[in-house]
Amino acid sequence: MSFHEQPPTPWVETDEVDAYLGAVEASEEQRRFVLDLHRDGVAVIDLGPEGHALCDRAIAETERYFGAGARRAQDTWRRSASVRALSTLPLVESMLALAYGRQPFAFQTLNFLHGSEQHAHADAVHFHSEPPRFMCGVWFALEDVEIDAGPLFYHPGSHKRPVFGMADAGVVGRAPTPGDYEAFYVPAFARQLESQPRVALLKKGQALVWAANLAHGGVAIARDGATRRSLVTHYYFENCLYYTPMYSDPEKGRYHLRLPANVRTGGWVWPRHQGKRVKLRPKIVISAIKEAVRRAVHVA
Ligand SMILES: O=C(O)CCC(=O)C(=O)O
Repeated sequence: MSFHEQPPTPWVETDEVDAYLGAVEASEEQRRFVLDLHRDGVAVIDLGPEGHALCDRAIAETERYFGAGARRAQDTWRRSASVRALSTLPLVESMLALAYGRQPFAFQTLNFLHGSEQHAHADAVHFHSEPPRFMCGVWFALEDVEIDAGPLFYHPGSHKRPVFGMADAGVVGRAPTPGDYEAFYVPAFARQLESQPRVALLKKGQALVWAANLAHGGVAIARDGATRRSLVTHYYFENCLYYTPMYSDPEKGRYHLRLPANVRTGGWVWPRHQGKRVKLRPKIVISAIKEAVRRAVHVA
């Protein structure tokens, strides 16, 4: 197929990535970004003075959401112009479009004041696409990350492994329930990790992209009260089915479909299969609208 068509697998996840970068005449900086993401499952982008200034504004616009001891604030983009601007920065979107060969769109944001201390997981258990792997996360450092503030950790190269789902974790013969994530997925996922973790000590104004299947989480916080202000934005790519893997069975063609938001437009991106819009149950559309209204008035 032509390197200028939409690929069935993200270019960054294929062995043709070098030939692709040559064909599209990628710059040195673009090559470094895409090849890092190919090899390690993570790659860093320097956001420059514009990004740096947006970090300060994003902190100022979101600080109030942490007053009641909330660990994270979801979808502040609905009320913060700078979170929206960071998540849709042309530099970030153009790097993702190059790496994946399809246009990205941000669909969810999470702000953190402190380290998340999350267990290792891959986003592919929470959000996935058909064709697979058209999803990624971008971690924006809103301030310099200190080693004792519970930095993000990741397992380099783990994105190349098969996607690990709830069935692999031992939930078989029944639909998973929310409690199964902690009880089954977290311990089983940790057991199958191979590479040593690395920590991401990013500087304010840097963004780290991770692949959908990269194992990552948050180190335990070693200094009481240490802040680690950060923004995680999740992206999908155009022209795919979007679904929640935990409640789906793709091998049997059963998808718990999603109607993801589009952070840039404030609307939604309809899931598509082979170029055509798929039918969504009214329940999914109604719950997407309800969620949007809820997040617009209450961020937590
Ligand atoms: O920021 C962190 O510590 C981890 C965030 C994370 O794992 C996620 O948002 O998926």
